[in-house]
Amino acid sequence: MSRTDTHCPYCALQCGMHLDVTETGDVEVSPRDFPTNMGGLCQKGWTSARVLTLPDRITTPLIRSESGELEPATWDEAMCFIAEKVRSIQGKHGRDAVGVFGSGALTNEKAYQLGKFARLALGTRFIDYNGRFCMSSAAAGANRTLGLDRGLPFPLSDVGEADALLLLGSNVADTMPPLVQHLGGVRDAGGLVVVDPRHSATAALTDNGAGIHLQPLPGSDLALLLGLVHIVIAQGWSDQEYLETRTSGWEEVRRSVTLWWPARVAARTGVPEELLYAAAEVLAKASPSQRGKGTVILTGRGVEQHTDGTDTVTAAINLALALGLPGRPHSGYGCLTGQGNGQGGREHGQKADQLPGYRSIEDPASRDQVAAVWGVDPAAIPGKGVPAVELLGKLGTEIRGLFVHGANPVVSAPDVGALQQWMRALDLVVVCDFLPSETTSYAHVVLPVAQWAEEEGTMTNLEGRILRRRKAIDPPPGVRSELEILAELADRLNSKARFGTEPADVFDELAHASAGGKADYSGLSHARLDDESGYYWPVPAGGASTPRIFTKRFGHDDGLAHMVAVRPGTPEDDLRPEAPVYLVTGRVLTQYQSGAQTRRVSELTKAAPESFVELHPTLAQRYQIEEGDMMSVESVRGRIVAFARISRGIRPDTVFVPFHWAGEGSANLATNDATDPISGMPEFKVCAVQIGKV
Ligand SMILES: Nc1nc2c(c(=O)[nH]1)N[C@H]1C(S)=C(S)[C@@H](COP(=O)(O)OP(=O)(O)OC[C@H]3O[C@@H](n4cnc5c(=O)[nH]c(N)nc54)[C@H](O)[C@@H]3O)O[C@H]1N2
Ligand SMILES: Nc1nc2c(c(=O)[nH]1)N[C@H]1C(S)=C(S)[C@@H](COP(=O)(O)OP(=O)(O)OC[C@H]3O[C@@H](n4cnc5c(=O)[nH]c(N)nc54)[C@H](O)[C@@H]3O)O[C@H]1N2
Ligand code: SF4
Ligand SMILES: [Mo]
Repeated sequence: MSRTDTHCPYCALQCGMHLDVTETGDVEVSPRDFPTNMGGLCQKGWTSARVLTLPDRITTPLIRSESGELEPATWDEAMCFIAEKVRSIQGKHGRDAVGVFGSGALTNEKAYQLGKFARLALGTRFIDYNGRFCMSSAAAGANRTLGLDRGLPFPLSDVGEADALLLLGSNVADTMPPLVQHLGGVRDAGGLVVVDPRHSATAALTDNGAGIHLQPLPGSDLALLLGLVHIVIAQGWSDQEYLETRTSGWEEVRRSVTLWWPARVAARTGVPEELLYAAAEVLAKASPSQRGKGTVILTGRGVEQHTDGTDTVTAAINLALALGLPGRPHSGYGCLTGQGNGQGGREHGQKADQLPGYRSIEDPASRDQVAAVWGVDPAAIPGKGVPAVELLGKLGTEIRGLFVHGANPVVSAPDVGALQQWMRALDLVVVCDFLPSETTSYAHVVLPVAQWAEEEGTMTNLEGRILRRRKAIDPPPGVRSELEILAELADRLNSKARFGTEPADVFDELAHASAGGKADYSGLSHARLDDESGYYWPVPAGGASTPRIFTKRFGHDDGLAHMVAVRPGTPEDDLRPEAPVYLVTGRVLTQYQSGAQTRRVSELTKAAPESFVELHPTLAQRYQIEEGDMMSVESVRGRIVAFARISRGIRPDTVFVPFHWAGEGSANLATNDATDPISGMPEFKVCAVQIGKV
């Protein structure tokens, strides 16, 4: 038996695990004590090795034949086919006619290589990734106020030392179960404040005096946050010295909340005034300026996936700054990253406007530096592209060919009915995956890749801590690593740039390219990462790791946090007589994302077999819907059909549908592709629907 220490393939908590390979070649998972998971794993982690040996694992390239079927082909045939098609599309329509859709599931090495491949080998400006659907509003909010976006700017263990935690639109009890171990301290202190329109598993952690559950109208979080700042000021809890020495813009923010008095906020959000006061008091009393142990404010997708997501994150940061939290002990603002490498995935160049090291693709000095590492003329690097929703909207018109690496957008993008039409109009769809998915069913070519336990790499977890993902077993014969695939394709497309195939080499190149950037990895290598439990970026060459980043200064040139006054909006697709109910979407414990991986694991599917609609008994009664009935949820874009699950935990004006399933129960048939003007985040979390019994 051989043992390998690595991390879970799924979410950003990146729980530590051992992989034991038995004499018969079976891979067994057991939890490993790592600071984020403290020896815990959720069911997805426990069963993750199952995905390595699924019977429908793809182990040979597939090309769609004349008859419309995907049929086995050799690597040479597949590569030849792709290169010829790319040349023909680009010859007719220009280099930007081929786009790339990447992923926060990719290792840092792959994400870096994919960005370089798009810019140099394809020469296209159109690359973006599923992280746009995930973290983009939090990133935009943190960048504009704090001058830097690292999900948690402090180790997760700091939360365990705090006395109060405001958790906005995050259901960690289902989405990162081992993280709940870090909430013991705040719960003992009665300081857990959860904001969610549902009495989620996380909201239930506030029961019995452990905290407060605020249950606002979907999409009203920004108003709620303005109300909390209003109360903090009125009660004299704002930290004036901190505001004067560490921030700018406080005066505008102070003025902007004067009109958001508690009664008005209560009317707008549906949260009773006394709960607003109670929440503000809990958060203020635990803050360092009131001699508390610490207060942390965290956002999740529930408040970020809105057309005003960036402004809502900004309002959460304004509250944190008003209380003097960021950079103080056991205190601050952070966002809970989602995908395994949601953090690193947005630092190394798969974002439309980004070069490695979290650099802007429009900054001449950054272009010069990265071009020098790549050995090309800076003019060879295209300009910035467009965010994911806009990129997908160009499919079949401006964009004629698409590469997909690590995503299943025909299930996970907003308004998938429209996307499915556009996908059909493409001349070339290349999907790299290890499993068939709803998206591979639109592919002209599928290229089978190695999985997490079959290759080396690095991931950057929700704390900005860089971890080694290690190889435990060989990939099945016939599959290749994504690094090799991109290198060979670049070659066949006559790219003059050099593309590495060894993860450690590609990491070294990435580290070099990131030198001096915000996410500076230049002091790291696989060898250095092997000797410790992880380094937090920035780690400049010769420099130390940075577990806490805002203790002395913020990321802006003047070192200050820039507060920005923001105003509440309304959902883009808001209630009206024909659509009188809000639809909110999200996750369940035992399914992951589009379900491409977890819907194949029997233990997980037994626990969550199919899509459902959660609704309140009062709403159910009004429409004569009973538990288990098939019901419809219909927006102007499309109609979901799934069974009813009646729960007193949800607001009576709202239904909840998880997005892990395809087919008629697919939540994204109804969701809205309207986006936040700053981040490009689609409004997954709220739209107006009509419901009915089927
Ligand atoms: N089991 C499981 N775990 C996962 C994943 C998974 O797919 N499955 N995915 C991973 C990824 S990529 C991510 S991004 C994270 C996401 O982790 P979370 O952000 O925790 O997940 P969600 O379920 O999308 O949303 C959280 C909550 O937001 C609430 N919500 C909906 N609308 C609103 C609103 O308008 N206001 C407020 N305040 N709340 C609202 C929902 O009711 C839901 O309970 O999870 C990661 N972990
Ligand atoms: N309605 C609604 N929709 C949502 C959300 C929501 O809350 N509500 N949340 C959004 C969020 S936060 C996210 S992150 C997205 C995620 O949604 P998707 O991008 O669809 O995510 P996954 O299901 O994780 O798809 C990953 C695919 O990549 C494959 N894969 C995994 N690792 C690798 C690899 O290393 N290389 C390659 N080539 N393939 C790999 C897997 O087999 C799988 O097919 O969904 C978004 N969609
Ligand atoms: S919480 Fe996330 S990282 Fe941990 S075992 Fe579950 S899916 Fe894996
Ligand atoms: Mo995500």
